[in-house]
Amino acid sequence: MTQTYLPTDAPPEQPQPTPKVWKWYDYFTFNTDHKVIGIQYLVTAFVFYLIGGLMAVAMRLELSTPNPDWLDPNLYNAFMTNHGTIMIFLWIVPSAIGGFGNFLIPLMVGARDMAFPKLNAIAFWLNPPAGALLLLSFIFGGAQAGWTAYPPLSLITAPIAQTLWILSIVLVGTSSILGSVNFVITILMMKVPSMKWSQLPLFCWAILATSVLALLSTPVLAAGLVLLLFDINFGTSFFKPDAGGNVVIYQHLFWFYSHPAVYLMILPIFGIMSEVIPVHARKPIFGYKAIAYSSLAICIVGLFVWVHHMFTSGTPPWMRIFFTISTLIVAVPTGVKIFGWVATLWGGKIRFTSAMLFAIGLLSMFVVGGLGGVTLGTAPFDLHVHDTYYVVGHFHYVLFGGSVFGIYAGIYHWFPKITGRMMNEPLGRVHFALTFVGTHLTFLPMHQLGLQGMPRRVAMYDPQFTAINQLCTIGAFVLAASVIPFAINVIWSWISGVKASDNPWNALTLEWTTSSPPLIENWEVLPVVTHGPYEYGKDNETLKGLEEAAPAI
Ligand code: HEM
Ligand SMILES: [Cu+2]
Repeated sequence: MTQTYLPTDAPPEQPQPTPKVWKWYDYFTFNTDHKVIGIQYLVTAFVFYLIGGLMAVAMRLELSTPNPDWLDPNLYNAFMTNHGTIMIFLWIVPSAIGGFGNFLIPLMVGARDMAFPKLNAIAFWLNPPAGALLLLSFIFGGAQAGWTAYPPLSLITAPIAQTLWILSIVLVGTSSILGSVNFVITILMMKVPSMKWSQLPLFCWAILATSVLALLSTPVLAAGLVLLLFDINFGTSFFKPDAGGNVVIYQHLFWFYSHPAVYLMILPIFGIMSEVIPVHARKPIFGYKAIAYSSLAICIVGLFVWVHHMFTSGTPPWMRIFFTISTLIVAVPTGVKIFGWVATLWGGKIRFTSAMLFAIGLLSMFVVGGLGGVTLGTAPFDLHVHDTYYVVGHFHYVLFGGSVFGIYAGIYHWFPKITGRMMNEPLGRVHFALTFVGTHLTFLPMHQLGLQGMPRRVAMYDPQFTAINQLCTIGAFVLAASVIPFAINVIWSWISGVKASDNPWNALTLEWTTSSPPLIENWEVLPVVTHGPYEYGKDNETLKGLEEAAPAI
């Protein structure tokens, strides 16, 4: 279907004999249904997650001994660069925003599709070629300058591969801009009239804030990268120090995007948390307004902290003070959210479903990662541990613990809606246990490595670091193993899981008022909003579904 419907109950002018749900092969076509596009994003991103994960395992295997044994150091650098790039640009951002955003936003606001369905499909289809370009770059030695592509390194290593890398990032950046425009317009213009702004689900607030942030910051990254591309291929010297260029300017352009990119990854996940926790704790969310506004606050303050990545780049002391303070301020709205979720859990009738386990797991991880971030945002400390494994430990806590856990929570929560079938809960618990143990085992010791002085981005290291590195490597294998029960669960449940009812968790947001899986145009008759999205605990009816899924504490 290529038609867009305004939020009205009026039937289409000429009813067409279309099927009610899509067939499997529709998912491989240029389809403009937001639900198909959401699934296309999720599945594609997961494939890249596996590829990026294999690169991580290869690196950890190399790092189990102090000397470079089986990976050529250049190849190690290429894996390191592409692992980071894939995880950020082709896994977390597309799955959290593209995947969940596309599937859920129209359903949550009561629309029949996104505002611009064709643009939406184009945005998705920019991703596979972007990934292909990255993988193609390995033929030319692979980009080796890290996901930050700092010059002068990026100007002198593997120029063709680096060019392909830049083109790939420009494609995903374009995709992200097109997607964001669509989200903003859909949320602002296509909400059912009966839904008050104070009844907009928190996930929608989060995607709104994320989209605005993406629109403000992504073009800046694109500008920096295009200048870099010119320097590499067309003899310009924007960033060539020996020809009058300035490398620090690149760092500003890069981090003006890439610090907010951290929030691009985490805000939609925060949105997922705000949906999962109240449903599985059967309590109204604590501080709806505070959580909604704190997304906007994070988005604004987040634009003013990028220099904390550059404390060691010759930044003058007064600037370090300004950026230390602004960085610490971001912790406030983030703390507001964490407080809201903990207060929601407090005294709730918690069901330890897999979705809830991952949500609670995320809380614990994010507190460690967030505290690590506060230490790093403080200039005097950062000067000591900059570019050590402390940083690697910190950002993996945030990215793995803070993002991947949230994506998993979202998948367990919405799988029944997406596929019409339940996921297997015991297998989900195995998946959670392996992921939780693996994450701590892999990334906690890295903080210690960093404090002792092990530099990051190296294939060889001083033998004194061997034992701790081996711990991390064992953890990486546990993490790799954790994907197996998950993959089995998804495939098996999709084909022959227990059939899901329309609203198996007894949730109150609009996506649960359509059938599972939803009809092609979402609803026969558009829903009318009569209550807020989180008004739980008013009657016992709302508890029913969950009791079957998992026992109470
Ligand atoms: C199986 C789990 C993972 C393992 C074992 C792992 C391991 C590693 C290793 C060894 C490095 C090189 C660190 C350095 O030398 O600086 C690295 C870098 C990185 N990883 Fe991961 N990682 C995992 C998952 C993830 C995930 C889920 C994300 C993000 C969503 C991620 C994002 C990054 C980034 C951004 C870099 C920096 C690359 C660079 O410095 O250019 N990783 N990871
Ligand atoms: Cu930052």
